[in-house]
Amino acid sequence: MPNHLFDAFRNAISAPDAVFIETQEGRIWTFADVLTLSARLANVLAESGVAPGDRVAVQVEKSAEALVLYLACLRAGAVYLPLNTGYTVAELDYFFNDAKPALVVASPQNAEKLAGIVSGCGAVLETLDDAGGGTILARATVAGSMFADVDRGPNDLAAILYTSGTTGRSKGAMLSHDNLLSNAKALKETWRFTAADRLIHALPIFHTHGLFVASNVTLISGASMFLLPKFDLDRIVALLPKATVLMGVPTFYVRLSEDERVNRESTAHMRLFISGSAPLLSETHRTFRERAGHAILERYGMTETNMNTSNPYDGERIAGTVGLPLPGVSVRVADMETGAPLPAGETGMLEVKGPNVFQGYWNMPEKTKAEFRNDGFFITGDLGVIDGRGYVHIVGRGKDLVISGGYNIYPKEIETELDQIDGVFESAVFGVPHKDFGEGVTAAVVAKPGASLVEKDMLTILGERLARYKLPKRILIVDELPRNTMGKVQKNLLRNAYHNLYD
Ligand code: MLC
Ligand code: AMP
Repeated sequence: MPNHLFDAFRNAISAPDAVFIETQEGRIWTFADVLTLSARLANVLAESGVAPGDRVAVQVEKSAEALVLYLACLRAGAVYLPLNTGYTVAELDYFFNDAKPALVVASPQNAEKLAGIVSGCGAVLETLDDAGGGTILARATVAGSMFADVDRGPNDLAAILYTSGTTGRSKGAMLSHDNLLSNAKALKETWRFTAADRLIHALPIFHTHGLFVASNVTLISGASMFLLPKFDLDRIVALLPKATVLMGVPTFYVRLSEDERVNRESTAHMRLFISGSAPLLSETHRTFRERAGHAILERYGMTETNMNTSNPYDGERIAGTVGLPLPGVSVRVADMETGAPLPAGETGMLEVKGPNVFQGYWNMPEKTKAEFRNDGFFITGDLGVIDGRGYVHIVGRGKDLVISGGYNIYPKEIETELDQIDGVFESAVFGVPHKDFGEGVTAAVVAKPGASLVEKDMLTILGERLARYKLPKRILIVDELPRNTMGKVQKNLLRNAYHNLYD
């Protein structure tokens, strides 16, 4: 049996000496380099006792080596488990204990503080930095440069990606080789990727967008990428004349739209600008089009499903819509209560079925069951409507979720931490419009009688427990939270009251 996903990547390589990655420092990685290092790393994984199906948890800075480590995991039959570099020890402790990885790869500067929790969950610790160093690379240099890829079928797991949950507990979405391969193929076809494409890769590689959408689509096309460590306006502007495609979250386009250097001339070599992970405002779509002459192509997906819909490459890219279902993917709108499918034009729950949809949540069969209909459709938690032309419009969220700069933040998780702070009686976390991040995480907090709360101190405490992007941009101290007659906090009233907070 072949290795379902990696074989497809290997087969897309047009020539071993073709370029796959050009780093910010100008280092070139050919496909041959990638095959050799991924073989060496796969040998290290096997020598470390990583067996097929074992999880390899990775929390490292973005680098070409980190991307190759993902490929090495595929080749070794391991389940790749990337983690946001911002996660604190408290957050990681949960992931390690839940996923029980056989191996954890961390940044050298975090090794000491993670040693205890890594050994506590029975894993081996290796390090990798973004400058070509770390224990795993040192071992790779003396490991064999050939590796017989482990057999993996379409349904075998390739990765687990944690998504935050409405209950505050993160859930590990299990993604199979074919979930990833089918989606990469559908996107390649829809977005007309070829080996001639040169992607500007400025997204993090620990989420679906930067890891699977950006990297897998480039790999399956035998194309190449400019790998930036993170979003960097100046560097992106400088690369526009050499690249063909940019993938980003709406914040990328808000920032590019405000830059004088972005114009028809500087973007003439680019064929496609893609946005996703959060709603792209029609205003951003319009401003970018006026400035650069390109209609941003917006698509819609999520960790559990990979990508579901995309505006068309040739047809009309309609601002404010996420386009049409991808080839092989079924999207329907269902009644929120009964689950009965609704006709075009009616708003309800967006539900998805297809080879892209995940295998379930790790260790959570009940949660998995609750999020699928009996006929196999996955309940996304997004509210939408499908228009007469088949375009999907996302009109809201059925889940209590804030999306800030493309990162999902579940209020419940922040509220739980806030409520544990001395002197806090209760809290409510919600999102309000933020020009740069789309939504700004905001908290309203009520003090216990006699207690005095200080915003800065509360942020310091939260900062020790939560990744920085989750921290509220403001914590407002209020006398009481608005409640309905059932006693439920009315976040819509809070959102209205503080609508202009970040203007
Ligand atoms: C950074 N900060 C954020 C933030 N990013 N705060 C809220 N929301 C964010 N997204 C904070 C930092 O902690 C820091 O605060 C301050 O803002 C400045 O940090 P920075 O590092 O200079 O920010 P910047 O590099 O400009 O990052 C912004 C960004 C980045 C939008 C470029 O967040 C980003 O790359 N986002 C992409 C996320 C993504 O890939 N999402 C896809 C998920 S998959 P302090 O206090 O520390 O100074 C998915 C499915 C799908 O959703 O459909 O794709
Ligand atoms: P995540 O759980 O991090 O994978 O985020 C997935 C969620 O991001 C989806 O359920 C949507 O709510 C949101 N999302 C992704 N793409 C878009 C988009 N183009 N427009 C609006 N929301 C989006």
